Amino acid sequence: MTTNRTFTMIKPDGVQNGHIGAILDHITKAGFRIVAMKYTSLTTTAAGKFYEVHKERPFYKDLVNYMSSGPIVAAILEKDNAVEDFRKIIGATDPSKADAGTIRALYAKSIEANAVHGSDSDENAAIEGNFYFSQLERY
Ligand code: IDP
Ligand code: MG
Repeated sequence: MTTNRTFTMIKPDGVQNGHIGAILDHITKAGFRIVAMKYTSLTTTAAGKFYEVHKERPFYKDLVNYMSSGPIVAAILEKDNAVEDFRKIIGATDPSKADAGTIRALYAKSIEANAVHGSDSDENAAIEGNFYFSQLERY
């Protein structure tokens, strides 16, 4: 199944460092429409569940603690080829390896505190969107 939606979070470092406005501006200027958006935070339990696919990785515990350390902005975005195009504008996981001009190159602090999340597949975009927005048919 293909879809034209992806899911993002502005992570705690992006919020903490005052980059919400700049990041949303970057996203909308790149042609994404914001379908749903929420300023919220994750408990450690919720963060653990969101990142469950990474539970065997050495950074999992730190990641869960980090992702529940402060407010985040969760959003569903729409655009043709949304998942792939969004991964292009956020750049590589490690900001020191991200292409110039990408969101992570511009705003991220480290491989962990890397400013934004972006879904890696249409299937995960739907799962992750549903994690935050339970009444998706409304959007
Ligand atoms: P992605 O966010 O670019 O898709 P993933 O490999 O899915 O990267 O990892 C999920 C998140 O886990 C990353 O965005 C980052 O916050 C964190 N992470 C990934 N690799 C490392 C690492 O080697 N050390 C610490 N944190 C990491
Ligand atoms: Mg990922």
